[in-house]
Amino acid sequence: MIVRDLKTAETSDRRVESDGWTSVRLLLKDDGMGFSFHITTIHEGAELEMHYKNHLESVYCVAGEGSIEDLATGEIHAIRPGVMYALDRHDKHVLRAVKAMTMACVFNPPVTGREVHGPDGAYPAEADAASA
Ligand code: 9YT
Repeated sequence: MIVRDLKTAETSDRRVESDGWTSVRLLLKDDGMGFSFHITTIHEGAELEMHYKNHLESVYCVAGEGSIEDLATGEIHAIRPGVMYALDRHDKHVLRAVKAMTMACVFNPPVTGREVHGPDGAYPAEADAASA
């Protein structure tokens, strides 16, 4: 069994910061679960274009307020606590935070913890210490 506390994880290298977001990776590839699990904060005012070409991602909004735009259709969906979205088609999207949003995120395949977004808004298919 794996038990981890967010408060402890956020003071470790499980906490990753980038432009517009901070993420604490509670489960990573080396935990062997087949998915990774992150608690991500999208900072107030952030507008993030992303395209996870190599991963499926599901996101549940715990707190905050914003929207997600599906760049294939132009559809915009409100994001608020209780709303989940799943990028089941590797959907290219823009996430906007009106108020800072706390999101619980699952990635399949799991991230290793070393990925950074490429210029295409994606994480690489597989990252390791040598390439990330
Ligand atoms: C909500 C969202 O897009 N989360 C992405 C996860 C975060 N960028 C991470 O942990 O890598």
